[in-house]
Amino acid sequence: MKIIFATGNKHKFEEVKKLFEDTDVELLSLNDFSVKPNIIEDAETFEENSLIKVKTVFDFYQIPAIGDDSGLTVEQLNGAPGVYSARYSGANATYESNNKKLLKELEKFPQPHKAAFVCAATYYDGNAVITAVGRLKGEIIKEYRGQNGFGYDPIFKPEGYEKTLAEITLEEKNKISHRGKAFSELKQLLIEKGIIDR
Ligand code: ITT
Repeated sequence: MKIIFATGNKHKFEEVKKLFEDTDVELLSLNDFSVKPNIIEDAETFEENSLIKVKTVFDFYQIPAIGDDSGLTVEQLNGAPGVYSARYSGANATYESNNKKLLKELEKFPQPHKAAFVCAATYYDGNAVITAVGRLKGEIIKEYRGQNGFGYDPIFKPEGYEKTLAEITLEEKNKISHRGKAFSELKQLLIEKGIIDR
């Protein structure tokens, strides 16, 4: 069956596509369509924002949708950047400018800078709404390490690991990450409910 992943983020798409490889799902993304809906992510929680994404996309294309709202929460910053992770350093934010701002903000705090990635993954088909949340605890380190992944990956070291998320493979990241956990659980729920098949 066709499912649209309500994302324009190519990295997220690669990760989630891999997780659904052992199912009958043909996963599309917004990049497969020339005309796209305007998604207004204005909620205060990951769960609500992921619901906004899938509802907007389902209503627009009338094709079942999955979506993810995710971000980084840093203890010493009282949970920031949180749902604002993508736009942390402003409207024209890049991964680089966000990382720079984060390291600057953390300069005044002692290490370790404890943090967690959070991902809310939601499915919607006009009927059923199914959500799963995944978390990955770790810390923000001061130097950039690794070329893989995206976003805050080069400065995030998962708890119990010596490598950053940018120094491990996509498969390894999927096993431990917030997104890997959220979408693995969502996949399981979709199989149990008979919505998709292995
Ligand atoms: P879509 O809304 O189109 O899915 P997006 O990148 O804007 O793409 P979000 O609104 O969910 O996605 O913002 C998530 C931001 O949080 C993302 O841009 C990164 O800055 C950060 N982030 C989320 N998951 C991450 C991960 O696995 N590794 C590194 N950074 C991540």
